[in-house]
Amino acid sequence: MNNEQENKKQIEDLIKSIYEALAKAKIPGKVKDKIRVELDHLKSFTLDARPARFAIVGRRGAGKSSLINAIFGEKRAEIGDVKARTGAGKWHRYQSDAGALEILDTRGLGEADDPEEAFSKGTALEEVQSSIKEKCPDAILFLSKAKEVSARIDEDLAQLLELKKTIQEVHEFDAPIIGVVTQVDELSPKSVDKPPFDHPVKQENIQEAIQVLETKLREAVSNPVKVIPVSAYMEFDNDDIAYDIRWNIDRLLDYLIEQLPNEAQMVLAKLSKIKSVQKKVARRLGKSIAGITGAIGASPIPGPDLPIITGLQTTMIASIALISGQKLGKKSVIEFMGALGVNVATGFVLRQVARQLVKFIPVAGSVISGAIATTGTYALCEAAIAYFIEGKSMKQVKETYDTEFEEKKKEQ
Ligand SMILES: Nc1nc2c(ncn2[C@@H]2O[C@H](COP(=O)(O)OP(=O)(O)O)[C@@H](O)[C@H]2O)c(=O)[nH]1
Ligand SMILES: [Mg+2]
Repeated sequence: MNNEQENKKQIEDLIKSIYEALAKAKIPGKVKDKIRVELDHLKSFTLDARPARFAIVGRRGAGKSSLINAIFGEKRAEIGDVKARTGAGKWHRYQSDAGALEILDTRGLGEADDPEEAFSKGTALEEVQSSIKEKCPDAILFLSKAKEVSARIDEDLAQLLELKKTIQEVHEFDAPIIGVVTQVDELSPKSVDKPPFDHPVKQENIQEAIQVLETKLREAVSNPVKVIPVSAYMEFDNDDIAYDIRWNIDRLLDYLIEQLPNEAQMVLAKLSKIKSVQKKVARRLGKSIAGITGAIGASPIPGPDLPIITGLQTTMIASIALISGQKLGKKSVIEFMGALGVNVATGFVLRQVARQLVKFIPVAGSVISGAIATTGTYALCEAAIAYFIEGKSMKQVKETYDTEFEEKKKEQ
């Protein structure tokens, strides 16, 4: 097993043990039920984690392949593929060491203006429909070149509606639509060709493109649709990035992750390698765990039930380590907790936590309230972010933990 598999296995063991420990815990039934709901929530984030699935609408040249590469920060898709039909209509899995992304390129339905492609329009439609039956997209991305938002997109909009309708019919799922204005670097003034493109005229032109697309999308689906402008252009020299004018990909990812079901958030955050995105998901996880201790409320947790909390916090830390995608030694999570001097962690680390959870021997005086546990959870979450995602030193991490703990305590 490699580190990542090991890490996943540990999370699996931990969560299973927490369920078992919870069943045996001497906490009121109502509180138990609340904890179980939160635990299911946590499980959806971690154990059930899977690649995100996006259906993409956008004609040839809109920048679909480039966007995929921009998300990975690696060359995964062929740019300007001449064999335009390759992969269209079928789910395609893009994979890097950091994770996978599943894309359904629906191109072909809207491009009937090309006589060569017109003949297969019916086939393309059937293919997309059968792909949707196979797997439900989490969201639809509608891509339009910044310079073309005012033209040539009516057929694409019709295609978008068709796609949305099919998803609704097959899965009874109202798929979120995200409009993406691509290639904003191409808007004038072209001399401003590097991010953050903060020339007033350029920004005006970007805003105008957003507005045009927003209006068209709203009219088409009779609902407001979020539109995000991006530049996705990168050049690669073998595996190295030789040129990079990506802009706003982080914002797009942040927004996408918000729209995704819990299961699809972790893998996308990890593969993006974008720290701000990873932090956001880590904090969402922290909140989920804090929700569990919050469910316990102010009532003291009896000693025998403490490992539930330790187990949850350890799960959180292991998950944040996983999101960060850092190549970490097996012991990192253990070292991390130990170095923080997290009292409850002593002797209850990872696998050990898992094993001991079920046969815990009460320790005199080990009673804490849910409120204190919640404070500790938030502080631990920030500390884990600082260590695993931001790569800070253990000394800095300790400071973060102490400051966070004191601050959260005041908020209680
Ligand atoms: N300037 C610029 N060019 C881009 C950008 N994204 C894609 N392109 C170029 O547009 C062309 C088509 O891009 P591609 O990703 O293959 O589009 P697809 O057909 O939708 O997959 C290629 O020449 C890309 O290099 C961008 O953000 N800025
Ligand atoms: Mg392409």
